[in-house]
Amino acid sequence: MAEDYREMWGSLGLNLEAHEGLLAVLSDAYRDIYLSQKGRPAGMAYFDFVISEVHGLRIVELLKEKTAGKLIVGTFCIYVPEELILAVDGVAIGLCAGAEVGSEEAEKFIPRNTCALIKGFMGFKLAGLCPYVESADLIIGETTCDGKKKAYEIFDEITKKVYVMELPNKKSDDGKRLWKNEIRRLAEKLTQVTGKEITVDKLKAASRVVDAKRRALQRLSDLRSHDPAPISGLDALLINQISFYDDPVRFTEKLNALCDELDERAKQGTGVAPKGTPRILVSGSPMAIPNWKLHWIIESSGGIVVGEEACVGERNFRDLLGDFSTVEQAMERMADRSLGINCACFTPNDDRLTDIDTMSRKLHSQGVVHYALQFCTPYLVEAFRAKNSVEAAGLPFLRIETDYSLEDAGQIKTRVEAFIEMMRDGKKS
Ligand code: BJ8
Repeated sequence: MAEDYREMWGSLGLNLEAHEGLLAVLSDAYRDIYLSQKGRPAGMAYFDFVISEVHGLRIVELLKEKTAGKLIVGTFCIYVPEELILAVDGVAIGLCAGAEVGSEEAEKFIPRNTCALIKGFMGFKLAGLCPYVESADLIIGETTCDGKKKAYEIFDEITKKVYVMELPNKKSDDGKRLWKNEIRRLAEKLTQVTGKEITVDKLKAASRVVDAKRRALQRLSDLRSHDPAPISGLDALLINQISFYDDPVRFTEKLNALCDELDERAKQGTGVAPKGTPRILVSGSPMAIPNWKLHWIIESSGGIVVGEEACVGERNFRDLLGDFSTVEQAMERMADRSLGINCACFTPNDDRLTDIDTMSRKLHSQGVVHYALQFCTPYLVEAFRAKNSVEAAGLPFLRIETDYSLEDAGQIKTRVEAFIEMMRDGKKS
């Protein structure tokens, strides 16, 4: 961090010693995993800067916005419509955590066999490590998997800030009605907390910002279809992770500038790995900052990740909100758009299999690595059908079940190396 933020972190109630330890570990990991990559685009300098200030300058900005009367809203799931938060002049921040620090603290409240993502966000708060949770005025949870919905009950006891949206399990007409009502209920809650009315003009302005961000992310995704790949999977993952934290207008501008550079690279045939490097699609549970483990293993084993069929990835930006002319229509569009996201918490979820296939074709992927966090039942179970579907399409499939620790990194690397070798030989499994 360029400046001394200790006073700010202290005022937010962080555990200063533990927090400094965390930042030191993160900065070493970032240097080893990110800054050591060869041939990175110059436009990544901005995203390196964002990471270096993720607990510093960005928190200063949020606190300034808060002082100016803006509502800081933390979320955990891409079903929560960002447009509504922006329509009340709020700031939306993703709160998922991708490191295992604080897990011991979390295990005093929730079972050991809970997924790392839940233990991560609980642990970061309990260990006094998360300036985002401390800055948030409101935290929006959702009834997706059992682990999350039960953890939110405890998280609310701890933070007194949690509001939960009820997400249906099925995308039936009744499910859609329920979800649309939940979007209305959230709009009322946001209006009640801020005293600001949600008008169609406010929603249009919010939608312009969020759809522009989605378009820039779509552009990045499309550029990854080139061979050689103009950007590494690690860098693309980082950009997707940052999209949940950064100011959306600035993020979009910087990402579009990077995409201009990647366009040039693609025209000139410049890549971060040689043409013909085995191309892998990753599919499954979300990867929050600083969870870079799987991409790092794949790309240090001779493969390149060309896409993520995941919430930190394609599911977050594939569909735009588009046009509407009334508040009611906007709510309808929000419900439709979000129900187009194919999360394993839904049943049935056949469309996710189609998404994997569509992405594989678009990105010319030659194999799928299925990633599920340990104890994440929805994605672990869905791996079975994903495997059958991917193999029926003629591509090899590798199933990885892991958590945030690096203890199994060596073992996963051995399996990934064998998988990439098999892809080179053109075998199926
Ligand atoms: S739309 S994937 S962001 S719910 S990893 S906590 S599912 S046990 S995060 Fe998710 Fe929304 Fe779905 Fe996406 Fe539970 Fe699994 Fe843990 Fe998970």
